[in-house]
Amino acid sequence: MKVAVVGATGLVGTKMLQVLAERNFPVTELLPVASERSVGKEIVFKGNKFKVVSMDDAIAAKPHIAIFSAGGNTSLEWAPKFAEAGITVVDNSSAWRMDKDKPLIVPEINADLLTRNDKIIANPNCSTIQMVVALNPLHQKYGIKRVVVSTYQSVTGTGVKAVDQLNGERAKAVKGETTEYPMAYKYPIDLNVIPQIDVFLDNGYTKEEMKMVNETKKIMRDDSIRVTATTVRIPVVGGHSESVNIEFSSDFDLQEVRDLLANAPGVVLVDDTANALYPMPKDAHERDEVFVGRLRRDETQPNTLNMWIVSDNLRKGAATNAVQIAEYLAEKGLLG
Ligand code: 2RA
Repeated sequence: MKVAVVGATGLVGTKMLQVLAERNFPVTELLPVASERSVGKEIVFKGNKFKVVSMDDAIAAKPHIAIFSAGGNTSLEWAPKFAEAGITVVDNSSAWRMDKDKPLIVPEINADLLTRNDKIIANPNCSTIQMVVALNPLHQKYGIKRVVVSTYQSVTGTGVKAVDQLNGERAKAVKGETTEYPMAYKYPIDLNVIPQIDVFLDNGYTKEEMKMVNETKKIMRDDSIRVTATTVRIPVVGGHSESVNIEFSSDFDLQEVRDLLANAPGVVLVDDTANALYPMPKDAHERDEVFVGRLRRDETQPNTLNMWIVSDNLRKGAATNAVQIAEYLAEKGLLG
């Protein structure tokens, strides 16, 4: 299969290539696409070298699928051009997610929506993906009324500049290094917590918070689910963590919740408080699953559960989810 990876040199693009290789996606020809200044450079995929090509050359080569991770504006401009040429696009930006004609897919939940006619398919936001993978099996059983979520998000969600800021601040504090580093955030991130991810909207929430609200309803195909979110950046690189409070329509049995999660696709239950075992980004790093733990009843109101969800945001939150969509399309013969 001919595969284009648009934004191949970024943090997510690099992870896309790694995940495509690891999962043995049947790539017969790779077309890495990056900004004009990178055209002609070589990248290595499965031990072979591939030259970075331009957008126009990638379209002319007619790949079966193009996985985009190049930001919203690039996607708004170029995804339709790929689609018009008959190339299926899986897009990791927020550009198409809430477009009612574009599917927003987490394969464990709603891949059944996909048809051969879907030429632009949206990959959800990282913090949404890991939450819905854990919520969906519980929603099927007990019906979710309301979710209150607070996130603890890795700097890798911002990109390489933020990782450099964190490492630069740390090197300065620990080793007294004086090397310059970029500021991805307005404030220091090391030894700090920043309660802002993305820009503020008129309602006082950030764009990241409203992504969690709106994308959850779309993916779970239920507008009645009420979600309220506070999204926070922390000085961590391994993955995003989420504290989630869920009110159900009906009562639940805690052991049954454990069983549902332990058997849910893509979920790993790590919930053994007697041995201090719970999910942490250090353990989720470089793993494809969503880890869930700290399951307990909210004792302040009926039918309500507290849980803790952790996942590697560059993998299940971005690259792995996109590659799983590609795998589903390939398996069902929905490409080309
Ligand atoms: C973040 N959700 O962590 C974003 C990345 N898509 O900033």
